[in-house]
Amino acid sequence: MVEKEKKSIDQATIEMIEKAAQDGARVVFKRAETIRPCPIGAIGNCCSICNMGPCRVMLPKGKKETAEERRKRVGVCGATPETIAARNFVRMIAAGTASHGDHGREVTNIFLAVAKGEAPGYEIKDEQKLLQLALDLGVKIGDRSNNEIAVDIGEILLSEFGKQEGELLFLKRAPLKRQELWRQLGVAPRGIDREVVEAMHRTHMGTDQDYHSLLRHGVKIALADGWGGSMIATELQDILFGTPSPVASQINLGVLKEDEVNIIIHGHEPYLAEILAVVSQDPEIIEYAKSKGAKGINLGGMCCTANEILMRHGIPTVGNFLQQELAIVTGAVEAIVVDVQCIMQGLADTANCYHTKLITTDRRAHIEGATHMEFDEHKAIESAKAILRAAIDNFPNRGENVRIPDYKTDLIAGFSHETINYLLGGVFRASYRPLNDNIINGRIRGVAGVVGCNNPRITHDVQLEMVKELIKNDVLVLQTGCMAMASAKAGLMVPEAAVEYAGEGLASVCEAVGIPPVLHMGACIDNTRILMAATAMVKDGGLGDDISDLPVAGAAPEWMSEKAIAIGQYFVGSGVLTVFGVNWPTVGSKKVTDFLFKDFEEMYGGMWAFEIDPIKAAHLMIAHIDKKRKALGIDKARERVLYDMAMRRELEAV
Ligand code: BF8
Repeated sequence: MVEKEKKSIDQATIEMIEKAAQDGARVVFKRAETIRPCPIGAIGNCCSICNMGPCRVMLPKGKKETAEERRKRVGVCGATPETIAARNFVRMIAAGTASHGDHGREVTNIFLAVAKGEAPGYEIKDEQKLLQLALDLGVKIGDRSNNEIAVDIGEILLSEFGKQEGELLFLKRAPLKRQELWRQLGVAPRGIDREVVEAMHRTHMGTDQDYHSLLRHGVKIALADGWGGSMIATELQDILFGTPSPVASQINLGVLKEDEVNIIIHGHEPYLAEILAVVSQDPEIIEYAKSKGAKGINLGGMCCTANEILMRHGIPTVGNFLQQELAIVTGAVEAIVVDVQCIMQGLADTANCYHTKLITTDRRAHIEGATHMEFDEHKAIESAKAILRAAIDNFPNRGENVRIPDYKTDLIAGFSHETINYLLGGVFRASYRPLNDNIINGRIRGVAGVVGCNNPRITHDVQLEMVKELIKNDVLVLQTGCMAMASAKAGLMVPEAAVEYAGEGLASVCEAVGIPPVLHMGACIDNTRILMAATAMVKDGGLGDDISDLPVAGAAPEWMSEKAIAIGQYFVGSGVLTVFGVNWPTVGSKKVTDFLFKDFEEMYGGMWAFEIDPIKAAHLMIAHIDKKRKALGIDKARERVLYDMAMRRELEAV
């Protein structure tokens, strides 16, 4: 049962909210108490795209609205609630896709700089993935060096952003049936930027004013995210920084250390974080920290940058989205170093209440009141050292008001799509077949992706109850983003969690393979790993011939970001039921909501759903998984029987 009044279910968070109040720091939880959401904006019915408004279109007064009343419920230009809700929704998808796409573009530029030898400090770490990608893209391998191959790959992928015609290259990775459907419905994206720009044009005053075509374009943009910008980012980051493999670490505010210089790296794009992870081990830098009275340097992550360096280096995670200011409230953080996305401006005010330095590092993300130390990937090591020195110099300024909550949890992360493949099938026959077999025999009921943010409009982390309910019902859960952190803090990401929380079937598989029942697959950008895992399940056979045939479902139960809507839409457009919580942003138009929730299923095989209660939401997903199992004819669990020789002889005799 959700306790609506409780701010968090995480004790470390609760303690720091109390400390913030005592210290007079106004953090997000406090601000959310005083600012209520705009009731018209929350349902998608506020149109602010031109200067004749903003127009607030109210909901119908009674159950039965007369035609005359209906005619009056429009904006100044005559825009209907459908057009307004659809335009707002499409703009959210466009903003999310732009954010992931710009991340992907930045990775590609750095990838090219590394390949050309212009970014010392970085190197290509995953040669196997580089060569696989070269094969996928038709890049000649021969006796060329990795860097030569990488230049070709980088140039091909960079042109995906500005491509004007044709189709994004990674669409070909999807099951054939899905590709055909996209072409048939006219939603196969041409270029990443092109679809975003067209969305801004279509949603400009007086352009596209039919919710059907607006929302169709919404699918097209989102696919340019999942099978475009985000996928490019994940692929190239893996090649540059290493494809994640299982790694042990710890999570929660308790990973901060009383006697060391605490530096938090927060945001999404991991280039600086990667270098900080290395340079913070440099004996010269550690000596410098000691010269200021600290025992060493403690690097921790926040939000998705945390996920990136956790997955690849086992760097501990300090917290998820709603904990960013609370880390400062401990009084023990010398610097919070930020790159892009999900960085609350409130950090600047909170940092002012303590000794913490807020350091912005990206040319695209400045914050008033912060110290800007722009990261230059061409001089990565120097940039990282300068930032570390600034943090170390701040250590002597730490005051007496320090309280680090004594909560941290062990976790295993690093489950890339390739690692799951390997863990299930072994080095020589890496495959998803064992997963498919266990789904077919019913030990695993299905697979769910539970991803996304925190949102102070509901109890922080409470939606991990959904994850518990899913694994209890034998659904293997794949996670990314801040929801992955919620589960990790609750102890769901260690192999022992299978025995404690998972149903018998799922637990038996987890025990046999040695994996947790909840797998951490990385940052939000890495949701493409889930697309690739779903595609691999289709290709391995036995579970239909499209993603929409699989017994799988997705959710972002505490979402807050436009990126979450883009992600949800690309899962829906790829054939997956996707359940969101908190509130639903098109409630103001029943037609638009029905279109997304019902008609989309017929068109795309995947659809949106909304449910606030985590247990009910889990059962919506389970019901969908069971529906798919029935359609596949595997609804009756079929235990696999291991035949001994006597049984085989008996069978042969029959
Ligand atoms: O990209 S889960 S709050 S940190 S948006 Fe942001 Fe949401 Fe966290 Fe990562 Ni994703």
